[in-house]
Amino acid sequence: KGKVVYITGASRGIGESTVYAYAKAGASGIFITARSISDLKTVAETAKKTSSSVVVEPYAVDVTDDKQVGESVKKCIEKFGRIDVVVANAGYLEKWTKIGDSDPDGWWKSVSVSVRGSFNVIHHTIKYLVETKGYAILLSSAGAQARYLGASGYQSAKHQLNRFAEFIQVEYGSEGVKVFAIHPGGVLTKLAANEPSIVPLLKDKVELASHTMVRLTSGSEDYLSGRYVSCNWDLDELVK
Ligand code: NJP
Repeated sequence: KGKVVYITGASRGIGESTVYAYAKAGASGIFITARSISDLKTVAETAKKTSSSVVVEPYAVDVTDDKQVGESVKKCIEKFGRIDVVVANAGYLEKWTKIGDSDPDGWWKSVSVSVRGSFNVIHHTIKYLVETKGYAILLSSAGAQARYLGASGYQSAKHQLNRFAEFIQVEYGSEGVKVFAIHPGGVLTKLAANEPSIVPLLKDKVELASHTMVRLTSGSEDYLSGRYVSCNWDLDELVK
């Protein structure tokens, strides 16, 4: 209760759901970012209906741009004075193709949004998390441990993100920062829909997918009490 949360990729999907979960869990301030300011404003309106006491501040940021991320953190501090929880959630999944057929820009975008974006966010927020002994939450993926044919950029990036999360723990855990790498399974969002062959499989599994979403949102409340939450399940079943 009463925490200030900074979250990226908050305009839709898992990030949007996480905003509502924090509002419901009693956060006092939520600083929400993504590139689309109009979508963020809609999310802010909806979050305020979830909790009348929460203040939600939308701010347009491209996480791959260090300067923009730095500016956004400055604005968040000006608005709320502190940060208790950072959720580095923004992600991008390239079109699923084998390496030789990949569009290099799409491949590097997966890596950049995940790795560069999360570095930028943690780089600028970590001193505030040290002050509050707060929570650094990185959205990794069940795919980080997998090798599904066609998503080499995304999965390699998530693998690196896991190691990055370990480094945050190594460097700042002793100063009280709690670090989480969340590994969702398949959740039917725009990101997952980028791979047409997966969509029907996810639709068949809507119950399972929404179950993961439920676990993740209840997980967000758990983050506030410091319990580790894993949203792992076996994607093999979905991509066979
Ligand atoms: O994705 P999606 P999810 N700078 O596409 C934002 C991981 N995950 O909710 O900028 C700033 O619905 C974008 O907003 P906008 C996944 O890897 C998912 O599924 O306005 N923001 C939007 O708000 C990711 O890390 C599944 O376009 C940028 C958000 O990011 C996280 O969960 C499975 C941006 C993406 O929303 C959320 O994914 C798994 C940028 N450059 C892990 N680029 C799954 N869905 O099945 C994008 O294991 N955004």
